[in-house]
Amino acid sequence: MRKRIPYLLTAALILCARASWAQQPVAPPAPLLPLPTEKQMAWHEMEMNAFIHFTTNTFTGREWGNGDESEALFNPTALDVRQWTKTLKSAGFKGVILTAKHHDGFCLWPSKFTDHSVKRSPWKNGNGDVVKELSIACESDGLKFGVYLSPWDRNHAAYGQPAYINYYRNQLKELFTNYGPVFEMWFDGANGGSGYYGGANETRKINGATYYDWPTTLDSVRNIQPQVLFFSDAGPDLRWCGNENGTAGLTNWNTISNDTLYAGKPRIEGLLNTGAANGTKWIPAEVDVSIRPGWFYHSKEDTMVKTPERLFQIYLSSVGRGSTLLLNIPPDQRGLFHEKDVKALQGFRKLLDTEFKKNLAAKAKATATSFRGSASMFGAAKITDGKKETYWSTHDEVKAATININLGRQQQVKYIVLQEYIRLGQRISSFTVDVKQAGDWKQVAEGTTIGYKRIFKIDPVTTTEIRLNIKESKACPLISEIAIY
Ligand code: FUL
Repeated sequence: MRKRIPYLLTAALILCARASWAQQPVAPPAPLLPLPTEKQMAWHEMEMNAFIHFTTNTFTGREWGNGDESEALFNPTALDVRQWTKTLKSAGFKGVILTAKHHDGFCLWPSKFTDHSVKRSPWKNGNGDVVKELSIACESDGLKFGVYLSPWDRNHAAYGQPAYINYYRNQLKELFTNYGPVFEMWFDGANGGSGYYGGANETRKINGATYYDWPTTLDSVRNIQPQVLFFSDAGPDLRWCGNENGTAGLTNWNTISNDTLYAGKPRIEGLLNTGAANGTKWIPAEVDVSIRPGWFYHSKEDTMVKTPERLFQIYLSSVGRGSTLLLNIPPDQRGLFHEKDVKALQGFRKLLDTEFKKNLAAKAKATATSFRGSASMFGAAKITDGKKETYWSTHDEVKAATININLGRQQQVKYIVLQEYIRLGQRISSFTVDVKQAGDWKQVAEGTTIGYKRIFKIDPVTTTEIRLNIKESKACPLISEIAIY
């Protein structure tokens, strides 16, 4: 005879089964390709890096040296790289990129492949090495170290011929073997033209698309340091934002199709600025801009150092548009950041600290019109938990949604900071932000892309509720954080 399961036991089993079904983990959204690599993600999270332009130009007053400058010109009287790194660290920068060699060809390290370097300069009787000093200082002060090695070399006799490519590769090998980890390698777009060229004093034209054979060069560097990120107009890891005035695109896709792009290619600025929604590669835009009109120090520009307010605006139009800022601070003829530049950086830091002092969303209640799986997995609370690895999302077919942030009481709001969870691809292409006032919603911001970070500065309003309306997204949207100040 079959044993009969008592009725109560059956009911209990059914309830348990249902409860565990409700708790079944729901799969995270499928990645939307292309995706950032781990090293690109780390770069996004750095947000602010510094650029340092230093060479004989610092002593001649030029921006582009001709290549015939005497090494004797390079003679900083009080060079102190720790002054640079300490200033940068306390201003909030995470990495530093140094012009190891600019277009004039003078090397800030004693390269064994040329005499046109610090070894022939009076500085430290020719025994100095700025690259080494800076890489050590960066390590001591917890900054990542990067190098700029200009492909165009107006000093080298063989520039324009195959022999120069060997020289250039040898120098890369030297830098990547003897100077510790390099997080970013910067290739600028300036290519060929007039110069000294070992005394030839002529104009040399090269074909920017083929002369350098970049794939081979980059592979040889990757073999030594696979973690390095390559910047050039068109990547392969980071792209130029298309201007030198500190503005990323209001629409800023991290994706672009780079097959037909190369460093120095004319008239691609617009595309580099906005990226392309259907781009096939993850190549985010970097915003390089100088604290002064020029890239190198010139005393006549001491009165033209950007103010803290201007630097803060640049922060909003670079980091605040989903890019990383690369701010140039050129050392002066002493080999120090000038007092005016230091003061501007300190003022900038102060502004960042006061403007983003207290995140009002940290204690707010977040709700959403829809979420994926159970609330504990992809619910709206993930948006205000302060954790970059958690996010809110919807089910696959839901591509529009509204997230509501209730501050609990009237608060003055000046900034709204949105962050997409880009590890699974950049998705959102249209959104608005509203605040509630006297029972009605009032739109205060609208945009296309969000990306790693989007910051809106709005006319200050007093409100209890803010909402983000995601109107269009390439796939189900993913928001990692919303902060309100
Ligand atoms: C450009 C160069 O020509 C400028 O001198 C500067 O180095 C800037 C960052 O990149 O391509």
